[in-house]
Amino acid sequence: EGVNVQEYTALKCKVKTWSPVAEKELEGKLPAGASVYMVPATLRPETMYGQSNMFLSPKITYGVFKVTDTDYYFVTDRAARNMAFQGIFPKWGEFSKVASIKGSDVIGTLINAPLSQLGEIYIVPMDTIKEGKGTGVVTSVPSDSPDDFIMHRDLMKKPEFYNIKAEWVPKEILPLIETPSYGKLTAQFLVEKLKINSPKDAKQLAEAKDEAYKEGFYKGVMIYGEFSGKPVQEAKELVREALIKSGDAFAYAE
Ligand code: A2H
Repeated sequence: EGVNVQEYTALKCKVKTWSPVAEKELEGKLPAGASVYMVPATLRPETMYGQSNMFLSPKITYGVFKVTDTDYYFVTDRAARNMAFQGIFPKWGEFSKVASIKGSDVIGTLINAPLSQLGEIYIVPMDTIKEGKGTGVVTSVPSDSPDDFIMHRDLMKKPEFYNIKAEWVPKEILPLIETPSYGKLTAQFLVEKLKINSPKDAKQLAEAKDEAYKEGFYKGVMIYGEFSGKPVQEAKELVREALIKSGDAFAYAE
């Protein structure tokens, strides 16, 4: 894997209401009163104010892993193994899986999203999630991620196709960051500029993603939240530290 280490912020998003299928599958596998957290890995903690949904891949089988008697993390097996060697579970190098569940069965689950303006968000599908990266759980920020924006748009256009309820996908996109070249909704600007029509337009999406990341990081200024007015370069660390301090996130690297 070379020398490049990605420093992610792993966010703890507590499950509030499971989808009926997930509820049934998890029956008897967790102690009464246990909390399960969906744990998306993000490189843009300063955008967490604008979370609108949580993405899971319908095709990936995820695990529920025990952290303490009352707390459990929902991530891929691969991520759990990595976490075991980063001191995230109680015993170094060990992890304990209490359940396996397919992403498709969890769609429609309602979770808490720390820092988000909405407070609670729904889990919806994203086919392009890679099993070999991060935790396999991706939080959607359609204002600043082109991948998230185009998926969000597709879900709004074709809820029946994706087998979701239209009301699970918020209609409004919250502007978080302003940049000189792309305004207040960087992802939308780039998706339109590069004429991206579908989540499958991988090549253009990779270009949009690079461009959005560079412009956002080097020239972006926060226009929402506690650090409004600060450059993204500063706010990124401040938001990350605040989330870790409040217990809503932890550091995860790979
Ligand atoms: B980012 P890198 Cl606002 N499969 O978080 C596909 N994408 C994944 C993933 C997986 N298994 N795990 C994480 N990601 C996404 C926020 C965000 C992100 C914004 C803008 C850009 C952006 C909200 N989604 O990423 O390949 C996660 O989305 C573009 C760099 O490790 C994570 O950060 O560089 C990012 O990709 C990690 O990508």
